[in-house]
Amino acid sequence: GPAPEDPKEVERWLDAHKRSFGNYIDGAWQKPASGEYFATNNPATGDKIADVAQADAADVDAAVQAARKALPAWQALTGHQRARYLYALARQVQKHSRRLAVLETIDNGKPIRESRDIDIPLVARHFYHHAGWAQLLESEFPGYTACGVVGQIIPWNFPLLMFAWKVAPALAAGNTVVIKPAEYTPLTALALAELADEIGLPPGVLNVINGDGRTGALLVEHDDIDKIAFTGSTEVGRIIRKATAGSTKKLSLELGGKSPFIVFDDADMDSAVEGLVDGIWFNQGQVCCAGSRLLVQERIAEAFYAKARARMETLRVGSPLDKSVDIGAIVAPVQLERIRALVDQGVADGATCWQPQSTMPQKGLYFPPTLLTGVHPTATVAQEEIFGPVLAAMTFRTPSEAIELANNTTYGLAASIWSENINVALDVASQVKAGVVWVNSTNLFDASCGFGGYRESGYGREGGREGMYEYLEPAWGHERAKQKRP
Ligand code: TXE
Repeated sequence: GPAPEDPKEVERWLDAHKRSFGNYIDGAWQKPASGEYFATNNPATGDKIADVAQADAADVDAAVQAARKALPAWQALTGHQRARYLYALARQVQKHSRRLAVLETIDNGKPIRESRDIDIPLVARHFYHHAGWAQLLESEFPGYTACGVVGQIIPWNFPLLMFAWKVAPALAAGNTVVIKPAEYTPLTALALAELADEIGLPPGVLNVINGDGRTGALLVEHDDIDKIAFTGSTEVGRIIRKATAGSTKKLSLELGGKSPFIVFDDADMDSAVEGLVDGIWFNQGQVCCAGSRLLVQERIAEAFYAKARARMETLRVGSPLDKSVDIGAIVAPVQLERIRALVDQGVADGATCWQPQSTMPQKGLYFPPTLLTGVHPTATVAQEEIFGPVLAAMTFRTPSEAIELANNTTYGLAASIWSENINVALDVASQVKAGVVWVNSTNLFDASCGFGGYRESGYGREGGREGMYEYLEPAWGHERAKQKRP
């Protein structure tokens, strides 16, 4: 067959849909009530890929009603029966993995190597894992029942993977779903809705509505929803928290981060540099748990920066469909501008900016890998999520200083610690406020492992047993919570 990066199969799929997508409601493609559409573009070329429906209140309501109608029959299935659907979906993802990977890369700008080898395989793994939980539901969660109708809002940095993180546990637990993908990257979610249709998932169990923040807000405010799950910016997380306060909706939030990447003077420096490549330059740094603050022990700082700079020179920035490319395109012009502005601010605040000499593509939304050294711990670039391939570096002398610096933000999502002394590593790990701490490694994910944050990084966990509880209620309490207030 064609090489994995051959986009022809995707072009055929887009053409079959006439490059125009409605909302997937009650098992059918439905045109938006308002007739309003928006374009989703390829960030590498600027070309429009397709038009997508902007759902308004009537569409959101239709989707929620479809999910409500489908709930009793879906909940009445045994876990084992629901597992069959999830296994079938996982197999569909594997069968169509090449098309999904190319579609993801075209819509988002991430390197094909990442979508093909990381995103899509993890999507399949997530559905398989949660099929397992569905099968074990009665024995592992006795006395628990589904929350009901779940509204889910996801970001654009891992479009299909975040879809899987949300949908798989929700369906496994017996909920029905209305999900809104991010407006920059709606296409793989729509492709997956189609695959769900093909395996015969009952209508209304999974509804996909499109649109920007206005649609998201309508979903959050709809009063026939039992739970909202959100991944995105801390700012919107705050809005959602306020909007749901006083309602009976259960809520989980996975928000931003400014995760420390701590390198002690006894670390294996070459491994730590490779860790950095993964920690901050993977997915153009558009990763919630990106190791975006480099904390290096003073004695080795200059040597470590030199190694990092040498490695940066070898990173290839370019067309995301090119298999040899390490850094693809930034998702949208506004994100690129945001990255530029923050780097300028960092330099204005006194940091030294390092960027490789390699050539950049002339067209498309690209930003080079960037290292800012001499960053002051209180500077904007040390405190604010940049969500780009930008590393803010500072130094420390002692482990306690490292811990203090590591915890010196409002976030608490992840941390990565590099040392050959396991006592130091584990001691520091236990004192860093983060939902996940990696030692001599970074960005390790598994469907069986709860992921989530503390503080302004949100609350709730996704994955594994902990993740299942986000979509379950004690059966007795659930009956009471369902009784609406007068
Ligand atoms: O995020 P938004 P944006 C951070 C990152 C990035 C910044 C801005 O720092 O630079 O946020 O990105 C929907 N009610 N992260 O503006 O707006 C929106 O349509 C309900 C980190 O794209 O939070 C999309 O589906 N929903 C993050 C989703 O929220 C609303 C990943 C996320 O978009 C809404 C993304 C509203 N009022 C950005 N407004 C992470 N933690 O990984 C928007 N949305």
